[in-house]
Amino acid sequence: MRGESPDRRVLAPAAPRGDKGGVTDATSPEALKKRPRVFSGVQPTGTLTLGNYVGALRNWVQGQHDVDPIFCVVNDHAITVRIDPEELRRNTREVASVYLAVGLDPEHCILFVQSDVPEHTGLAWVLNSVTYYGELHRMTQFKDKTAKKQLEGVSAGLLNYPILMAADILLYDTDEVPVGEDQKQHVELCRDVAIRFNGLFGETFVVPKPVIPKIGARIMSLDDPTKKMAKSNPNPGSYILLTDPPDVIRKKLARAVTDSGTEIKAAADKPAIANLLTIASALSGKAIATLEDEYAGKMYGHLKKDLGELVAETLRPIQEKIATYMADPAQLEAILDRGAERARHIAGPTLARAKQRIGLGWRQSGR
Ligand code: ATP
Ligand code: LTN
Repeated sequence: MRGESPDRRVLAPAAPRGDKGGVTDATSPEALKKRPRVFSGVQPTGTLTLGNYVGALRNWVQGQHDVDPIFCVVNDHAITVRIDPEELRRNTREVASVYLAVGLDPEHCILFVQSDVPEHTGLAWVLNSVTYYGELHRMTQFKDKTAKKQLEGVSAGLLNYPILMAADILLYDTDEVPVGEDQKQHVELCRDVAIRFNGLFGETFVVPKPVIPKIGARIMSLDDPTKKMAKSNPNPGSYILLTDPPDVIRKKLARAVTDSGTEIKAAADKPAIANLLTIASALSGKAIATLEDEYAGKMYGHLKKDLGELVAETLRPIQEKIATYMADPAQLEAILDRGAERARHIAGPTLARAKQRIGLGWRQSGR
């Protein structure tokens, strides 16, 4: 393998481009067309929020048929913070149900759970050796999650988290990683690690790029528009969960903080209103300027009320489907088992290639 071209067809003979682990006919004109390989994931640390939906999931669904898509429930990442094992199991099933409920097509996408594909942790160990402590220590997510904490008690997993994420991405010869703004830095680290590894050991990995949505890349907390909406926030009033009932959604939006003044405008000195307008724009498809015109002369309360209806209506069909998938664990397991099998078909050769390059593949027979 040494010295071969970085073209993925050469690098990963068991999984040529367009081959989707045995699902599409690899010789069909559609499969032969060069589509970018897309990989992304969400950690099952809790029920997903409207921020996860607008910043990530919605864009995965919209773009799925133009790409070669792989989406993972990244449960190995979730254990970098303390989490009850039973809760982790439930959240894992729930996140997978959400993937299906928002419209990811399991016939087209590879959908799987990270811990079912041991190549992820296998490659992460290899990448540990070409990632620097300084790089990890500089990551803003690490700094945010350890702020006000004694570093003595912070898990090494939390520091090494971006290495596992790089492994996720690189295992699949990924071209594009659709994520919210907060994950851009991690994808950039992944690029640096891939370029470094390729430089040291020969072309091995495809260098991916982050894809950040134009609208909704950073949905803010409802109680503090300077912080991103996150499922790990201890204040439930700060986020809308994808499973929140309509009356809770309306109430949370009615209580959302606003800015001084009365004008409904997405201005720099109106971060709370700008956030509500961003959510409205993302879900309605209307430009922010159009919404500003529509709300000219109206009060903040009008926007909040309309937004409550819009969010509730958007989530209603999704919630019904989440409940259906959660009630049928056998169907969910079948989909995820098949996804894991397809994923391993691609990840296995990539890990073997990386191990060969770095010298862990030691046999003279080249096995
Ligand atoms: P946690 O609170 O456990 O750190 P989180 O809610 O921030 O989790 P992640 O699982 O880290 O969510 O993120 C999953 C995806 O959702 C990522 O692509 C991330 O960029 C995106 N995302 C998360 N929160 C937001 C947000 N507030 N706005 C836009 N995108 C978001
Ligand atoms: N760190 C990401 C989740 C994640 C991910 C990935 C996203 C883990 N591995 C690979 C894209 C590609 C987060 O959203 N917190």
